[in-house]
Amino acid sequence: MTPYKEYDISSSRLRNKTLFSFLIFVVLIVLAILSWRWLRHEPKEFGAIKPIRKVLNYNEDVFNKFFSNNHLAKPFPLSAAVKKVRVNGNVGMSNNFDPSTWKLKVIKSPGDTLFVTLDEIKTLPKTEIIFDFKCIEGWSQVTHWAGVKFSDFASRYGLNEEVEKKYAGLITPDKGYYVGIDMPSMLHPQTILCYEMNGKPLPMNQGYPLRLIIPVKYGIKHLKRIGSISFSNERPPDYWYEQGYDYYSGL
Ligand SMILES: Nc1nc2c(c(=O)[nH]1)N[C@H]1C(S)=C(S)[C@@H](COP(=O)(O)O)O[C@H]1N2
Ligand SMILES: [Mo]
Repeated sequence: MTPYKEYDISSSRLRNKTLFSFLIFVVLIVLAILSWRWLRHEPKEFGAIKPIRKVLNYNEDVFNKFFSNNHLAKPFPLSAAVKKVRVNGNVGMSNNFDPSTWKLKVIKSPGDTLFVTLDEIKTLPKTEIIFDFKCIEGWSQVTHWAGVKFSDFASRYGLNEEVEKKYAGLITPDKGYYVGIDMPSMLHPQTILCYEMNGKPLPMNQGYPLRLIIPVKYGIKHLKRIGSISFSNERPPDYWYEQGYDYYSGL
């Protein structure tokens, strides 16, 4: 065993070191208080104070640079899908909704709107997806959905110019809930206009007749009960973005 070498620190040196550490501690506390006060008084932009919004926007740029349509959300076996799917959030799902008159409104440009029925949508190739659905509240569950890929829908209805735009905006029929989605995510091969859950028509509270399932995003973007879809180069309004959440909300 090698014996410890003993250091002899004089008490005055020890006192200096303690004082120095304490000084740094005080400086850091003062800096923290000052930056908190500065942050608090910065104006808000879409629900988040400006400097924080800047960081969120920067994150979006980074995401966009690395995002690729070859990057797939992990698929799960059917046996992993839960039978009892959680119902979360009913904004924009008012009771006076009449499913018998529902048609999907595709707003190509002002004055040029397509109306598509559920039966017409069901004639397109059906895509199934089983994935881990993640909510920003901190829960997730493996769930099973089916519908038509948005990219298939777009080619079937000749939305060529529309998908050249930067964003799609989806709104519930009562306009209470709305999301904006960047076009690369909208055209992602796992993004579907969904009409089935666990092999059956979507339940009313899960978005009957049609909802968005977009596995590359958090739950907030999976709008239930689509009324209309529109296209733009500017960011469409987004319900949770206005409450201060990240616009992109990618996974
Ligand atoms: N119309 C509408 N769609 C919505 C919401 C909502 O409140 N209204 N909540 C979102 C959130 S936060 C989540 S996590 C998912 C939940 O989907 P589920 O109820 O089918 O589990 O729906 C999303 N779509
Ligand atoms: Mo959520």
